[in-house]
Amino acid sequence: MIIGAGFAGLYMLHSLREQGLTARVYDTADNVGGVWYWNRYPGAHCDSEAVYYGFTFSEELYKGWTWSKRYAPQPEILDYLNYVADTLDLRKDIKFNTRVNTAEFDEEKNIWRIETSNGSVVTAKYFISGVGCLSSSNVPNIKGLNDFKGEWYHTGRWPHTKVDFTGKRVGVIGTGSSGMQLIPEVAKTADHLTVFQRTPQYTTPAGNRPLDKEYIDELKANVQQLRKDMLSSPTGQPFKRAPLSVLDDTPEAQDKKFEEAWEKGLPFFPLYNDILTNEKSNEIVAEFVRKKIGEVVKDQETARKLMPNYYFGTKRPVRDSYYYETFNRENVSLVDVKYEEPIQEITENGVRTKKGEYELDMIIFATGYDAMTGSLIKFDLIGKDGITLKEKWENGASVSTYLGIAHAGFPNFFTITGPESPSVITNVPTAIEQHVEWISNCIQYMEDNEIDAIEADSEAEKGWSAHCREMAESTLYVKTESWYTGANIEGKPRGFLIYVGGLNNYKKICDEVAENSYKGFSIKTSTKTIV
Ligand code: NA7
Repeated sequence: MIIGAGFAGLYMLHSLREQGLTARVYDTADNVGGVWYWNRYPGAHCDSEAVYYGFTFSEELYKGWTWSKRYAPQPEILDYLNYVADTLDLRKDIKFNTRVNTAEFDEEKNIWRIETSNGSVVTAKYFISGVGCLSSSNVPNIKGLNDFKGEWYHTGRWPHTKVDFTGKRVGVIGTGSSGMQLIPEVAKTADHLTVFQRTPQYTTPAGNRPLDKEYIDELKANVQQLRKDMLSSPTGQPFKRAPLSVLDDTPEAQDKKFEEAWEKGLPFFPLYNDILTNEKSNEIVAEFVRKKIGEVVKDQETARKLMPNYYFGTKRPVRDSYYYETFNRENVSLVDVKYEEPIQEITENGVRTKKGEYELDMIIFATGYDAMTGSLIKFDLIGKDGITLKEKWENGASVSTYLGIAHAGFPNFFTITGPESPSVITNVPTAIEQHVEWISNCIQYMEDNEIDAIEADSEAEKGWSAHCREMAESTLYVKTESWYTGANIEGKPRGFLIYVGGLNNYKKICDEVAENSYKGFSIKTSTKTIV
């Protein structure tokens, strides 16, 4: 039994079926796609390069699909996931329009009993979450939203019908990846666009462009090598970081590299190996981007407000198309709601800040997600002794997992790209492939050895969580408030729930655990418990 019909759920279903098992996916949407089904605001793109943002487990599947652009727009990614579902004939085992309300482990029978929104109760030996890291939308609790007479939307729950901005006064709250992709699109037709910015974000030009046929053909001819390169890289993409500190280069050499990356739309991280670990190196990159903002944005007061003052890349770095340029348009204005005029309430007619009221016909919340844990604690996931995952994690205050895949107290339950795995700081489909294959192998091992239940040990879990925290502490990520740390959600306890040691090293650790007869797990057969 699998929740979620996105990348994770689709591959998990296919993989289990290939093993000869019966599997079902449940999803609340009426079609496949997961986050790419819901997240369909104008301008939505993926910030991983399209040719890497897909499955490589099947050569035929890879070869049968051709991406049009370097960074794929949301409709194309959704088409891709439909292509995957159709090619692998997955739909017949997916129940759409169905929410999992409760899942409870029966310790006597070693099965999961799952209740869904359509009233059905199903049982399964294995229960797998493919809910994703960014699927629980965050609409901030701002006073007065119910009084607003205009239209309002959240980027992560965008309507399936066209939303027309023409001639309207639109307000966008939030300037993360979603806001920065949406804002240039809204500005094209809105009468006026007011951007309410809490924290400015670093973005560098995406340089999005159509892809050459020769380039795609070459990748298709070498899928196996591409797969190997992606799974053996820290980021799940076939890039290597130059073995060089920013400080090893002269300022002229640094500037030349950054200018070239900016002009060609190349990512900054592969240029050096210490941008996320060395404060001085990071500041040099940050200052370069601030200089660029000052050059691109004509009004220097607006440019100043757009300049971030924290470590570059410690909030998810954005790749944009004409974001800063949008602030040179006559119909766009920027409001700093952090330092200058905090939002006080939403009124019938718009948004009231400390300085006054902004009259609006439409408000768009680009305010992100309750990331990493939100979707996992949204429903009643009840393990041994009647404890829910939410209770075990004390509502997020003490999240602890084994490898981000398994959970003490929750036998035969697995999370794909769960908290404390590399997940969102890698190319997610690659991380998903690694997890799905590990889980499939684990299940195969259980079936082959007539194992009834497998459960992470508390000690192994404590050790893994401590290791994750220690790794994170060696980076600059933990020094910035972001959705990575839970700081974007009011009242959410802070914690950096991502393994930062690289997908390659992580895969080695997971493989070693399996090779050592699932070290760190307790295994239960019908006759004995093997620790
Ligand atoms: P993000 O990156 O979490 O961005 C949300 C934005 O909304 C960010 O600028 C927040 O400011 C802002 N925000 C959140 N709550 C409020 C309130 N109450 N008032 C004003 N502004 C607020 O979400 P995205 O959807 O853009 O991207 C999520 C990920 O999806 C992205 O990183 C990619 O991996 C794909 P803050 O920075 O918290 O001060």
